[in-house]
Amino acid sequence: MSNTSGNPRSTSEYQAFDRRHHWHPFTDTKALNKKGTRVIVRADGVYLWDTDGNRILDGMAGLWCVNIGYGRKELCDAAYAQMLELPYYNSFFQTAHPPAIELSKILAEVTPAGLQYAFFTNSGSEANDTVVRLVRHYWSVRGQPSRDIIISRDNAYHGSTVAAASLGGMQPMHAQGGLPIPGVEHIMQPHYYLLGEGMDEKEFGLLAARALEEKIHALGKHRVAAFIAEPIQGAGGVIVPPSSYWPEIQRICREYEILLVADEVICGFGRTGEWFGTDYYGLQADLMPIAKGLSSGYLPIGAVMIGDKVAETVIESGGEFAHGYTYSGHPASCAVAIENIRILQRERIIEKAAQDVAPYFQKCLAEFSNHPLVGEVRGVGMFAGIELSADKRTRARFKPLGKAGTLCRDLCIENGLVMRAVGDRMILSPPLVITREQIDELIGKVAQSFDMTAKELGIQ
Ligand code: PXG
Repeated sequence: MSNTSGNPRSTSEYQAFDRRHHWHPFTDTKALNKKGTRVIVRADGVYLWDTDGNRILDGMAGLWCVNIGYGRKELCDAAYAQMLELPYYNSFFQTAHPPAIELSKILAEVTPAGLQYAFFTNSGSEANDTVVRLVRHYWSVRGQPSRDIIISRDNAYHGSTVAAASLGGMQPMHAQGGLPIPGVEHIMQPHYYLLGEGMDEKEFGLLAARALEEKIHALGKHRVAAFIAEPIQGAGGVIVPPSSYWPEIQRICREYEILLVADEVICGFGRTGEWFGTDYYGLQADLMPIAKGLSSGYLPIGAVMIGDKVAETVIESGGEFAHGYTYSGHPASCAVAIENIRILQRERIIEKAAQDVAPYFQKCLAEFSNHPLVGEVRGVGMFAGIELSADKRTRARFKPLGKAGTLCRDLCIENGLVMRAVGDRMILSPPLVITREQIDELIGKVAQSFDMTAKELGIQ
């Protein structure tokens, strides 16, 4: 197809080079190479454009990250100005630079009380690797080095490095490369729709939380260092836990002195309607990995926010925490994150979304519960998961699993919408700046795609 967008190469040229040289993350390369990649060249607000000039509504904010939307020149200016002034320096060997110092101070202010220190990384995965090392170091300096097991949950996503993928509970990832590493255990996820049939929802929430207590008993309290979880599981399918779940988890962590790690890589910076998922649930985390919305994806940056108990213990013990990355607190990334947070604050993007757009988004989506293809709609704030079901009355699943989701996702793209499929769950997580009119457009495209999917699968 000819190139109408002024790019130096045609779509087919890009596809040819991509096929030959570019190995994509989480991709079946054989299948992609048969089809050819979609090349995105430009974005503005909530829209993307590809090399063929198609305009696509980005219902996923990139990969759950472009919270303030595309095209904010202030972020580009911040990066440019910082790169002219000081493109690189590090925070090793008793030095620092203004952007890293400023950003750490701002993060201490915007994150929940009791998290005063930021350890910078370049991604959520690196943040979770840092968590593993810091948690173990903490127990070691407390004189309990045998407390080295971290408990996580099935179907959790905490990243793709060896440690982060081990913390995650994704079976297909574990199957490749002999994961998880020793010292990581998994418990059930609080997925009521999938696992709670016949139970009262609150009762199920307690049961899922008490799986943690049972695991602690099985392993022995003296072996368990921490529990890690996303306040709401994102990549696992936007699994919103029953209201009884988090208070019980917090009780268990306190009672057994287990560190609570709240992975806020997706929930953080407004996704739930609050600044952080821990604000939404009223949780007190000891460690809080963040990334994605920290810079709205404009440059790579992550961090671990470190709670007072861990920080004081480790600092007081003296000695070096032998961990860090060349680009920990990269000046340009920090400058972009600072500007991103200022925009969130100045324009009250999170508060406005929570008051107006998010309730509208959730209300419109809830109406899909009546669609013959839809088993359940669940969501909070500005993200949602929609379970597709072969038979909504019996909650029957599709065979093979993922067939309906993949079909629906492909139809969405044809209809000009990015909606992610997790198996047969459809996921939406648009930029927080999406307007009501754009939500109407998004809902129209979802409806059209659901109808087409149902027709193709013969579901009435
Ligand atoms: N924690 C959580 C909760 C995440 O969602 C990570 C950590 C790792 O972050 P990095 O920056 O290393 O990717 C994530 C990332 C998807 C998808 O398709 C989700 C993520 C990444 C890529 C794809 O849903 N989440």
